[in-house]
Amino acid sequence: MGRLVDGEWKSGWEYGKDADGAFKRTTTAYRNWITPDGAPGPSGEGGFAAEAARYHLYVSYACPWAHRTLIFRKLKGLEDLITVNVVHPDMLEDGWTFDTGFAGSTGDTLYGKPFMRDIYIKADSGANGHVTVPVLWDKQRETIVSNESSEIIRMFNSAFDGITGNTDDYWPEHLRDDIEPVNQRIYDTVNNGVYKAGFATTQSAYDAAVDPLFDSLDWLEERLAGKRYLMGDRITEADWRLFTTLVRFDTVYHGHFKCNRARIVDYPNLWAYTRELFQWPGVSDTVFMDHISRHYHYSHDTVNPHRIIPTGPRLDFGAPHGRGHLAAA
Ligand SMILES: N[C@@H](CCC(=O)N[C@@H](CS)C(=O)NCC(=O)O)C(=O)O
Repeated sequence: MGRLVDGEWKSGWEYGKDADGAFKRTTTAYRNWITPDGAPGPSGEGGFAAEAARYHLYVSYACPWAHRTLIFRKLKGLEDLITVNVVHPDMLEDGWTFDTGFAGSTGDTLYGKPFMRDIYIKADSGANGHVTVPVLWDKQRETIVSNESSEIIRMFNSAFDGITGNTDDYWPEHLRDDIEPVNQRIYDTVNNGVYKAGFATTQSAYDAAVDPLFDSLDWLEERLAGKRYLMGDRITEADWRLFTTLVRFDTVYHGHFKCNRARIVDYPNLWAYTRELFQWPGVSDTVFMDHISRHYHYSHDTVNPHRIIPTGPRLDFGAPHGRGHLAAA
């Protein structure tokens, strides 16, 4: 664990927390957008036109935020257009590394660098802040387009449609106003809620995270009783954003992050929904439970000092989900 200060790596920084022992996620630094013609997007600067073979993703298979971008790359048929490198699951005093000593870790095939921080330094020799994944990299301008997953998935949703001909839309205009508050609640209390619970260093910070987390899981369980997907009969980005937390929940968040009031398998609708999304064409290829379990249990030595990787649970994501009847509802 560490961060960059004026381009220099400082290790030993604990996860950001405030005086109450509550986990604070730092804000993201690169907010440019790939657009069909290179016009500027909602933030940042322009000049990042959608082109084949120009962009590259740096991800961790363990990271739920990076996982979103891998899912969208798959769903939108971008695999031949956008190359990927995968970091080693252990994130220790050097942060994310390109060590290839874990199956599936690719190293940095663009520059042969040893550490993820080197990519941030290549983009800006005086870089400051956390070295996070995912990173969407422009091979032409040799810089970071974006390191904000919620925006990368929106670029992938539409920017390359003219090249791929894949017009599947996971952020349809007429549902955007409904998607936003659902995304917000899920982000605050579920996606980030598990981290707030897991990294809390006081009982009150833990309680403040875990109650809203399970309130939201109850709310989602009820919502998914009558709806096949969060927005009804159409799958949207809101579902994929939720999925990356649900698929990790019973393996890491339930035990390692002490989110143990219930498991996802205890919620009939949420568990069936998780299985359906896992079984969506191509999606299971993006789920690497070995990276997930290893990363969390091995990297967070303040939470799990002996770095024992637990053996279970055994989850059958391939079991029939039985949610087809909701389509016609
Ligand atoms: N806002 C970012 C968050 C990404 C993020 O926090 N990634 C974690 C891995 S799960 C990371 O790289 N953490 C390293 C650090 O904070 O130093 C996004 O959604 O893209």
